[in-house]
Amino acid sequence: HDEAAAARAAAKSASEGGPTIFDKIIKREIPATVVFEDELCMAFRDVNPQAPTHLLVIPKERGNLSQLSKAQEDDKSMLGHLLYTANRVAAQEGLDKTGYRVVINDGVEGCQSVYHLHLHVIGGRQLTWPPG
Ligand code: D5M
Repeated sequence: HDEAAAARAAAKSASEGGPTIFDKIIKREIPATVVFEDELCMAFRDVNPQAPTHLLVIPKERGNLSQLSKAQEDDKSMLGHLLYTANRVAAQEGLDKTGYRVVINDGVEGCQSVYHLHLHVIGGRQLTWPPG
């Protein structure tokens, strides 16, 4: 499982902190297809879509939210805002009529690859369960 080992190694090094590729997207230093933005968060299309619609919703200020498992009591309102926004952008894509999925990958076994909290909003086809 070379691929799994490589993914684990990349996740481990990324989790050691520092800016991520998402900071560059927030600062408009690299292009992204932004579909929603407010003062707290941003939603853009995933570069490696797993379904016809695949968006990422992220806080503009990462703070300690490199991953969900680092969340503190005072992150609760941001977490609520991100989840509420996930539904808004899903509706914007027409997915409120069909159903969709929201996913947060956390840490190594969760297969997280970018250590800036992000909600995946996935839909536009029949999804299956369980995930891999
Ligand atoms: O998901 C991280 C996600 O971030 C993964 O689905 C690819 C996506 N990604 C990585 N770089 C970019 C850029 N530059 N634009 C858009 N999307 C990007 P995880 O849950 O950490 O595995």
